[in-house]
Amino acid sequence: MITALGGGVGAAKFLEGLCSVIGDEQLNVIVNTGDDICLNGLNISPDIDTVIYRLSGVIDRNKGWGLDGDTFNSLNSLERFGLDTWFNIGDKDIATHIYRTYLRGKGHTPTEITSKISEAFNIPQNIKIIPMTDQDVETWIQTNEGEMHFQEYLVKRRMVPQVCRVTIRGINHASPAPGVIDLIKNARAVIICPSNPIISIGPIVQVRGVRDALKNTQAKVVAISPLVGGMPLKGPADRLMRGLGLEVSSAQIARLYSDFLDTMVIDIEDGHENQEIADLGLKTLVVDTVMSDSKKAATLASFVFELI
Ligand code: FO1
Repeated sequence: MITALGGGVGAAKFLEGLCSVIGDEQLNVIVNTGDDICLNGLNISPDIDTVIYRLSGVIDRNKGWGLDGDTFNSLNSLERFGLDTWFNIGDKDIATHIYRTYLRGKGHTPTEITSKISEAFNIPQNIKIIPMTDQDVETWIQTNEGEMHFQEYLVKRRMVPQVCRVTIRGINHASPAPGVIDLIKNARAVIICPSNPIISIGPIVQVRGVRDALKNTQAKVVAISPLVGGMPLKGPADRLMRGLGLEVSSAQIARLYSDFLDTMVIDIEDGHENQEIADLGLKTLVVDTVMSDSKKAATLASFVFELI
């Protein structure tokens, strides 16, 4: 049994590769829910949906999120009512958010809802997708232009405001979703996906008990850096790290994880950081981590699979 921790686009790509190499071994994916947002009355869980859509083969591969071939007529029609339309929810994608919101209204937990959505998208039986917590958690970014929800910073403001602080609202009251701690403790390996260390992996390891479970598990804990040549291929990891006064490097990410990590996988372009990471007492693997297509994602996953 393997347990993975991850966020959205990068994690989903890697997990698609991993699924192609693990055979029928059980894979649990504990997903960040800090990116969740309630918009126009709909409960949206972008990272959960990105992982489900990718693993069921219906993802929009160009964008890395949303459904393939989706259209945006309902979103455009919302403009008439003066509702928020900056978050691009497609006509097919909206059905997932209506279903999630409907089930939330009936009292189902995010864990139950994620399981139902996974089933509806025919996620294989050996793959279990679980939100990190059933409590509502939201990532907010303090910037030079005021505080805003992470999605507002990323999508509406296109990462322009300068980051000063990151707050995971609700994290102090967040208990791990059912099974999360045991799935970390009892796994033979834990994989930290190539996700943003601040707003994707950060919230998961801040859920009560998760960091201790990672420290105490007998499992080999392996992380893949999301940086290539000291930069994220997509998203705001560099802006967030810099805003928090952190160096933007895979070695810095290794330092953030060093209390629970065994091995750090870094890109060839960052091979010069090898020694710095080894000096933290960690093993390293230097490979090509760029997942430009599903074949390359499978190759990276097979390196990690060999390692564990
Ligand atoms: N990302 C964007 O850059 N622009 C969007 O309009 C957008 C809409 C969206 C709708 C549903 C969904 O599940 C994801 C969506 N994303 C969008 C992706 C999302 O903002 C990010 O991938 C993650 O939250 C970052 O991990």
